[in-house]
Amino acid sequence: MAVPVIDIKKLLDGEEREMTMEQIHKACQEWGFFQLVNHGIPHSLLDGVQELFKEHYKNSMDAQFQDSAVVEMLESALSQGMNLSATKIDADWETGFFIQHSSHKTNTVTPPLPANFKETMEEFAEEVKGLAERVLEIMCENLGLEKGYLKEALAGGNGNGNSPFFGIKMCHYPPCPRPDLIDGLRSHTDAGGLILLLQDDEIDGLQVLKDDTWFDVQPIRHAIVIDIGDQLEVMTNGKYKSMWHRVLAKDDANRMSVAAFYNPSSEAEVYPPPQLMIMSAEHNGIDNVNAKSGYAYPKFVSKDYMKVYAEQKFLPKKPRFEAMSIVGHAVK
Ligand SMILES: O=C(O)CCC(=O)C(=O)O
Ligand SMILES: [Fe+2]
Repeated sequence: MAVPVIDIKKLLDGEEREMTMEQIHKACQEWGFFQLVNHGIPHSLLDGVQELFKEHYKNSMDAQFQDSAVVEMLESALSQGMNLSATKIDADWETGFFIQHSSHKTNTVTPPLPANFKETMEEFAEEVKGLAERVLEIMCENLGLEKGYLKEALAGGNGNGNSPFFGIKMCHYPPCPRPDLIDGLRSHTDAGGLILLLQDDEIDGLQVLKDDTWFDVQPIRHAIVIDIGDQLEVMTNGKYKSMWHRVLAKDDANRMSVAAFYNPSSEAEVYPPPQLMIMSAEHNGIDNVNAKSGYAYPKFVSKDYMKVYAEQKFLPKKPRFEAMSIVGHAVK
């Protein structure tokens, strides 16, 4: 068993279309994670992103990381005699920055990056956003939702000026002297909608938890890894699930990853669509908060969820949804 790898080009082929749609549907239901190949984003662009980011890390980020709090934390744990531990250090061996992308071309990328890197990231952002919207359409079709439903739900409506939150987390996991004591990124589920990840084409480390087993998300050059966030889980009434994943630290390698988040806008109301109401929650295997109504989740405003998530990212997700059913009364 392995994280599904799906050739999305086969959707264009009459004969293979149905099978490919089914593969994606199954991957969303069973894994919450899959890898797309032949997705149409130019490979030269993906190579460019990776090369420029590795270069940027060497020139402008490495020295800072060596001085960072997490490096100090590990050193101090070691000096206090922590050597073998059943529980790892409560921090992440990673460093990076966030690019907020909007279609208003003026302020696309912060922090300031070298001009060619910035341009490449703008191009990447446009491409990956397009792919996200394609995948959302596939999900709508597979779930029997009307065309454009998920895109509109993530944008918080179809009015002028409504748009999803779209941003890119640029991350490096530098070599770590003690990967047995700290993870690159602790186990979590993602908060938002759809996450599209360009991971290092050589160095592994990302793992997803399925049926109590950790599976490697194997690096495949030029593939885009897709995963489902908590709020998209809600928008599918739990038919698709956000899954636990983590990044292991490595003692001999520096892994890069570029994660694009296509999330609900902060004001979006997040709730299960009536079309996906379920008659029997038990029957569908959903560990639900609100079985009687047929909705497995409450209705809430995205920014309220993000507040709770910021404090509870590495904790079980059910209490986060439960917290929303209290806040959620405000939303009709
Ligand atoms: O770096 C990766 O491969 C995964 C990153 C991730 O899971 C996240 O940023 O939420
Ligand atoms: Fe994640």
